[in-house]
Amino acid sequence: MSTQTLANPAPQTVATPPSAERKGLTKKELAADHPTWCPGCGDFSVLALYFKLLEKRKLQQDEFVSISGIGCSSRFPYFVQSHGVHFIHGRALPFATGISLSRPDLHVFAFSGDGDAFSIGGNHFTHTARKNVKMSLVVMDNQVYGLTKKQTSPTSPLGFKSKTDGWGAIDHPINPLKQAIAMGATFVARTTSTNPNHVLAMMEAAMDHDGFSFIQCLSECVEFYEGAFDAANPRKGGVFNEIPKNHDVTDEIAAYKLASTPFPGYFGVFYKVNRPTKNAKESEIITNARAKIQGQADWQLLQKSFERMK
Ligand SMILES: Cc1ncc(C[n+]2csc(CCOP(=O)(O)OP(=O)(O)O)c2C)c(N)n1
Ligand code: SF4
Repeated sequence: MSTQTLANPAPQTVATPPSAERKGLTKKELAADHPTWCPGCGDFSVLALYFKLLEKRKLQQDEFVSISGIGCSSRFPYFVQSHGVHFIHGRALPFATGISLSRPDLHVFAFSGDGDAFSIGGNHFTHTARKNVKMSLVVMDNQVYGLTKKQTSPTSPLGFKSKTDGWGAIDHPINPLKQAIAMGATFVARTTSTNPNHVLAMMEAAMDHDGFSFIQCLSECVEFYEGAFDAANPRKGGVFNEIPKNHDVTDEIAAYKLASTPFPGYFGVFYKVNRPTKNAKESEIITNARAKIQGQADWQLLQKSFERMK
């Protein structure tokens, strides 16, 4: 192993021209394979709005990364022409955490399904939120396991008939917004794939947040839970209630109360506060430690330890 490898590299910065000179990447440049989702799946809309976000913010391919677990929604990175990871079911967040901590210059986006994020990945959801790792998580919540063809998910409503609950679901569903607030997430928002402008606005706000930003995005599975979100879709006779303008996003109790409103509830940013990120805290420790060792490389420190052991 070369000494080059042993020395801790300083966080890299991407050499890109000032934003005024930049050109946003077009959908054509950002799109990879044609998505393999069922025609009508809500996930198409989320992908299209992600492209719009990247184009609007003029992000270049080497400035962002898209990470997912497993599920229909988690196929996401395949369809984006950039760096991405399609990881293990439920484990997108620890992988994304590693990338965020080692490459703080990147915009890290994680995409999950409700099963991926709240069931098998529920523990990672908790700890990524409380650690306030800088990244944006978009959960495409269809209230069912889509890829594995209709099992009950943690957000399926009581009475939902599926392959695992033939007589109707009997387990109380979780409310991801309340859960995220209680876990210490510093940005909690909700949107629905049937309102494109709103999805884009929430993604922009999440991306600008310095910390862990979580968006619950209702995204219909037309194959295994058709019509699940009609009550939140004005084009289907439902209502889309935006969070009242006078809501104080830093008021945790008020956010919790709004998040408790029965379906279809509210849409928008429920909670947003500033708290130091794990990235910032870790970087401070590393900087201080480096100052203490006066710029010596890892191999030099190792050599000193070996000398002492002689
Ligand atoms: C460790 C592990 N357990 C179970 C599975 C099987 N599995 C794949 S996707 C999935 C659930 C997908 O549902 P969700 O995360 O809600 O995403 P959707 O497909 O609805 O978008 C399951 C149980 C797996 N691939 N790996
Ligand atoms: S099964 Fe459902 S979630 Fe999966 S692609 Fe089809 S519509 Fe979308």
